[in-house]
Amino acid sequence: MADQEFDAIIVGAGFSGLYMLHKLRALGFSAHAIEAGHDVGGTWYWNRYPGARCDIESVEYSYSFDKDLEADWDWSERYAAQPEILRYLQHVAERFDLRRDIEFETRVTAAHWQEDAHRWLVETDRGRSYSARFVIAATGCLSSFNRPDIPGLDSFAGEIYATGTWPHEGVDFTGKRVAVIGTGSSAIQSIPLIAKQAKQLTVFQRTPNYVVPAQNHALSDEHWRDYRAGYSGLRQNARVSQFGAALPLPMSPKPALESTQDELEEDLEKRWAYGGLPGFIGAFPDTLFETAAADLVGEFVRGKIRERVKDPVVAELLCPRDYPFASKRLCVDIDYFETYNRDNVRLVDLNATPIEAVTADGVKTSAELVEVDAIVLATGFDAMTGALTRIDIRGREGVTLKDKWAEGTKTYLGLMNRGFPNLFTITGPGSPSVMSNMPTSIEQHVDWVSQAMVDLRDRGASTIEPLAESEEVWTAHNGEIADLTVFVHANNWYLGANIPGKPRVFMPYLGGVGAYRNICDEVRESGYSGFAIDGQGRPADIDFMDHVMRLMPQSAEAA
Ligand code: NA7
Repeated sequence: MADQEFDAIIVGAGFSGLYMLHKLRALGFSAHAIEAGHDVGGTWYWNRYPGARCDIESVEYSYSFDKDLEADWDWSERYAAQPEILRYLQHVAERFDLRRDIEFETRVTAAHWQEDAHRWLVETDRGRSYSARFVIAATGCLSSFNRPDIPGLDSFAGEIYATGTWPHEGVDFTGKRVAVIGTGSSAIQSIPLIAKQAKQLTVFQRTPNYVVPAQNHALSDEHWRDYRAGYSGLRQNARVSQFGAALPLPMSPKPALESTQDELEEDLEKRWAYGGLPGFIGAFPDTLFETAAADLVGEFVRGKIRERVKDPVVAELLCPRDYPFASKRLCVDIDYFETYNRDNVRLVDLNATPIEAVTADGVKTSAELVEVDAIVLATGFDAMTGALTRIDIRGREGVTLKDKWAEGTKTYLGLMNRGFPNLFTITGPGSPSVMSNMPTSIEQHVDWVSQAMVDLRDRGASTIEPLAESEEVWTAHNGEIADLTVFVHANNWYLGANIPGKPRVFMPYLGGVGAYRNICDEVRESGYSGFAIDGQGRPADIDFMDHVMRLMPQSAEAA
């Protein structure tokens, strides 16, 4: 027997959970959000490491659903830092009076489908339980921290910090010898600031990353006048774009492989000077599909690393080579490479000398013991699935979501799972999610899910769930597109490659944000084809690939 009943339980109060709650309340549903943190913010509540900031421009990395909210909030920098994004989300919570329906400092431990009642029974670590018609997992794609399995880590006598769960009071590294393990986006953002404080910083690198400059700057009144004048156009472009953000510089009309060296360099220098990730991901029509084309951009970036890092041996170690440009998450930096020119910073190449253990005194590689006072784990996340599989989610016949995904994720549209009626996943595996500007994708998912709930209510129906066949078709389509791209040629977390034993399935949908939106809209307009409503449904008669090809760069067709 549950303590309380709601139409919907929302798990998480970050960007997704806040908008979901606001939307459901406005539509007349009773909704209750449950959040592990003390306050709202999700990713931006937990990831407080020095230098944490978004790497999509803030004017786009923000909600678009409310014009007054948009008009009232001026970002101070091109890429806002974590404290400002957190303040924004707190402001949203206040503005829409959301906190009264959020239960903080509480983790959802289980959600079990009750077949007789057609409801979910949701349990929490505080002992309270809830019955709800719908459960909406707004749990985030990068929220389950990956603590590496390094022998002896627990025996370290100094302090251990993790970028994904940074102390709220901050950390002062002044006078300390610090180790950073990992060189992904979080490390690339934090290393320059840690290096300025620490007495000595040693960076332990397993894989170097492709990095482009942020070219961050303050946003002046003039910038804001320009943004305001074109804001709605910018948002509209983002919604129909490939990656959920407007391309600041248009894609070169000529494929990289057909460009001369001079043309390539001229184009890439412009993008370098402008800065930011979208300009590079969308630089040429062939770079995401042809390894040889990606290598041309990769060589340009390696040239920049060699210019920025004074010691040629260190520069070579920092040059990524073993995977195509952008096939691991492209990173954006502020002074990352220049940090290696400092006397107090040292790079350890784990390919030459792997970590054997952590001892009480420091990090022991096959060559030496590096004595440190503090270790920073910048070792990433159990991406896309970790936050869901750590909850005991059981659908029909007691099958767990973890078991269902044991051989790899299988969803319909990344929104729902066969056997788990009325459980929606916001930016779930199989949707554009981490391959897009998250707020754009979150808004599209929340709008679609809430509309589906309204449609069910209007029909007097109680359940919605994908057909088994829809999952097969969608998952195959997802894989077919991924196989056209360079993303499958790297050991990246999109494929689960960073977590030992995780099945390798390319999880984010690469068909593009615009095409995906059109597909979801067609699914709804066709009466939720591919879904069963109250047990009745028909297969989706939708040509997914046709939607994709209509909006994709030409070279995808050739790939
Ligand atoms: P990432 O991008 O997953 O980076 C994690 C880093 O940690 C990466 O360099 C890993 O090397 C390294 N790593 C992981 N485990 C180990 C062990 N055991 N030993 C040594 N090095 C290790 O996570 P981030 O937090 O930086 O960024 C996540 C996303 O957040 C980012 O893409 C943005 O979307 C925001 P590897 O590459 O696996 O060899």
